[in-house]
Amino acid sequence: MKKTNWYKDAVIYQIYPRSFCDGNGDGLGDIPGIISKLDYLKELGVNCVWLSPVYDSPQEDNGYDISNYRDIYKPFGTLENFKVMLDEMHKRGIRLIMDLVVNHTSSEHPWFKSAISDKNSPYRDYYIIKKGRKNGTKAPNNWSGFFGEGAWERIGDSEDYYLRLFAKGQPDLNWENPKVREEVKDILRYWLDMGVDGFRCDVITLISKDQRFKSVFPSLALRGRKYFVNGPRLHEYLHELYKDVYVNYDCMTVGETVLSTLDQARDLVIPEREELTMVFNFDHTDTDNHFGIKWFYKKFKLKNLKKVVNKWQHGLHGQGWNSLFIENHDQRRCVGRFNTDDKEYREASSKMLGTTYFFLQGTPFIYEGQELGMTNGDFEKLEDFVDVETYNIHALGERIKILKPFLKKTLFKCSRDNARTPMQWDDSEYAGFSNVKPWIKVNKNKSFINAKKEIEDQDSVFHYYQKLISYRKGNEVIKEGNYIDLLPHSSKIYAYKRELNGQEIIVVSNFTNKTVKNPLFNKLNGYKLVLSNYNNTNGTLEPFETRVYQNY
Ligand code: TEU
Repeated sequence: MKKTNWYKDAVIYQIYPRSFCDGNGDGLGDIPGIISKLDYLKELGVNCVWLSPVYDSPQEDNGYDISNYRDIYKPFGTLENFKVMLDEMHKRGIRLIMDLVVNHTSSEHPWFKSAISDKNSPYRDYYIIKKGRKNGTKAPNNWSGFFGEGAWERIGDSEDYYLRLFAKGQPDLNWENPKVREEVKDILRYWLDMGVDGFRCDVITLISKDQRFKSVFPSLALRGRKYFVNGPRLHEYLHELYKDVYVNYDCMTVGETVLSTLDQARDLVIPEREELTMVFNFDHTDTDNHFGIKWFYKKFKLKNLKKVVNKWQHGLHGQGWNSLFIENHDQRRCVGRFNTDDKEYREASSKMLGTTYFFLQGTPFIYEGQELGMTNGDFEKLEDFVDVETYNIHALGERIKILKPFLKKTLFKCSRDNARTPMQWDDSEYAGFSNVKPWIKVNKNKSFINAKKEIEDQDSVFHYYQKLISYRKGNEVIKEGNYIDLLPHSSKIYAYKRELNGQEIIVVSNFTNKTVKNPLFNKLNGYKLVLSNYNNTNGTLEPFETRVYQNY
């Protein structure tokens, strides 16, 4: 199969199905709802969708806990609905990548049920099951997981424990077992043969665990991570999937590589190594926290952002492909995070952030609602939240008293539910998302942030994103050009140049709420202004102003 590298020209829109559009009036988004909005996506201009999990699942972690990899969660629709959606997307020139969650299954998956109910089950070895210490009264080692809990769960009153790096209902699969790898390949073929165009591979850097299962020196969070992140057989497993499956399809893969360094990520995406097409790196979303843990919040500084963007733009140029994103279903909204969501500047800020990442090298991803400048949820009390991680972290604060005051400040602000509030289609009671009360609180600001209003207003964030997307189309400078940070020492302005064979594009963004002097202004003779969020051409930049120039 000839690989066409179509992903280099893609702009990918992420749909979080629960929150996108409710087509059957039960308060939960679904596939018929998505179908009804495909013309909206076409109008926006994106040419690929990443769909967060729609597989059958008890929904302990909103579908990232899969109980049947070959069927659809009923409240989201049927396999027939799915096929119609895929077909309707393809008719509109929109490809589809699925979320592949194979580090773990749901504890409701028949493999796991069999594995824990019978010690001789052929599925026992599909999971990581170990004898506990001290006659089973203590977990096999002291590792802890991603959701603020220990990483092991005791199986009934036996001496055995299963490993789960996320919620209790998300047992980790044992990739050492070749049968597990064959199962994964079959799942991949099933969806690829149906016509899907690739996969976003959930926590893919966790699939290989150091088989010594050693305890580590105690630390507060993610104890043992050096033994389960980027484990010893990761590259081997990914290459195996590539040569046995991906090679036969014109598909792409994007790996979610939590806690990976640039060097580790580069090895995953160098095309000759045949592992992944691109990865999601989180260095930039970690610029406002300590130790890569979002609850240890620190104030955002532009210089830190530039440092990591520079590192990744240079580090992968000519070697492997970048992904570009500023939001997803695990991150709070970008406005109000990297700048401001104050009413006065929200629109300018949204456009400025969109511009700043859209002209970098790589494939841009847009998370649903980002193109409207949607903001964090307006949650008032703990009961407004749904996310399992949020509740686990809250419980951790109750258990470990010294964390409590700290978490009090960050829990609401950093909860993943901030990005999971219903998509704001119009200003009606449930924002046009549903005609009954949705599963999670609708943001009151739907009265002035909504798709209907923005489509009617030519100056809206929506229309600005439309321009960003169409500007990228077929643009070789953005696709292949060099990247140069023009003002590395400025803590206010992010300015960079992209250059290819003498053709140049320059992006200048003011990250402050003050009017500042544009130090590059005199050097821009011969360039024309092609895009901006204010109608200025002078030598100063208004609050959150962004401008794009080109010399050709
Ligand atoms: O996310 C993995 C992941 O690392 C995040 O959950 C992260 O740890 C968390 O947001 C930090 O606070 C993926 C999915 O994107 C996420 O939605 C799932 O919950 C998780 O894997 C488990 O499948």
